[in-house]
Amino acid sequence: AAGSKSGVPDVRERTLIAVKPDGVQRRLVGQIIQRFEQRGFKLVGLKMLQVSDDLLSQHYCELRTKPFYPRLLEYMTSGPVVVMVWEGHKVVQASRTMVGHTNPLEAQAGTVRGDFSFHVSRNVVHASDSLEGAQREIQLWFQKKELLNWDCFDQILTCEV
Ligand code: IDP
Repeated sequence: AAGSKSGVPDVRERTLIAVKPDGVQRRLVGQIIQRFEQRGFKLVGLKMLQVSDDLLSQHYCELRTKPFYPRLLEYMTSGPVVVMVWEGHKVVQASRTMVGHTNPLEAQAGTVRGDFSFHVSRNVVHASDSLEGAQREIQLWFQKKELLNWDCFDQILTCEV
């Protein structure tokens, strides 16, 4: 399993973040990306797509018996989403904190949901809720070749100019 061995931080941990259709409609994509960049996480995958019912039913398979499930599918297919993979130490847990409570009314100010939304059915963003969930979702949404391993350099100029 992933995680830190002998106290070495696992900087390769990854999570799936999606800006839901309401977030795209409201032009919040940039601000959401900015929060993750600012926090110091590394973007390793990014794309915009119109989601299929098939993908969504796999993504939300645990919720299929919920009364709100049909409305959730309708919402999530109402327009394009922007889906991303972010990498870094404890990124799964950190992202959940940054995104805030599922119900925006319970989400603290300073979180994405607490700052930009007021109803659970339009809560702007998705974040994987566990390491296992993140691995499953990343495989579901992305092909291997769509995820890039790149080195973060502290200095911009590492080649001769
Ligand atoms: P999460 O997105 O915070 O992980 P989940 O319980 O996995 O929360 O629910 C997935 C999504 O389903 C929520 O983000 C929200 O969009 C929607 N949802 C959850 N509960 C309700 C509800 O009671 N009414 C309408 N939509 C809901």
